Amino acid sequence: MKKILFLYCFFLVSPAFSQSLDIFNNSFETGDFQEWVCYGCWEITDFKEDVHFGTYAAVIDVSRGPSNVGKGESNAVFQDIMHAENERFSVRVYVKTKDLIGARAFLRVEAMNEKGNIIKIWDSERIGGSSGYREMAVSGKSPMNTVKLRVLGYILNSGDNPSGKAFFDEFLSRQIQI
Ligand SMILES: [Ca+2]
Repeated sequence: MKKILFLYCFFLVSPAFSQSLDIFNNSFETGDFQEWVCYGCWEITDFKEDVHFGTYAAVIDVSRGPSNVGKGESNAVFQDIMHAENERFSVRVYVKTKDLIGARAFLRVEAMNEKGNIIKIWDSERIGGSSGYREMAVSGKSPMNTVKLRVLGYILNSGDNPSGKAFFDEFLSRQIQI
């Protein structure tokens, strides 16, 4: 009887049903960038202090040079996930920076249409300098004609000679049904 009551309460207080969207190798635990695309000189680290969850995390040293992603000089690691139009979602990742100067690290999500054009962009807060791992998140509703979301760990250069490192670990995405 207690079990039945508990389940009843759970559904009563739960405001939304969340369904997990798949980000493969979301915590880089394959020890490589399987399922991911990298712009810039990304590496996998297993240095315990630089990992948020598990054994591995993604790291970039921005002084080794930017890649051009879109208009800005930027570095990114990203993965595309299937997502329908007019659906609510949330994405989060843990981000850490070490002496990151002349650049900012953040989470970006782009909604893309069938042609691969970006039709909407969401950015989290941006961090630089030195910061321990912190959670960054964005949430929103995909616009009409969305067929997929591109989830990016993003480094945007704000100075001419950026230096330092940024780390990303444990991406998670959910579809939210109200
Ligand atoms: Ca990990």
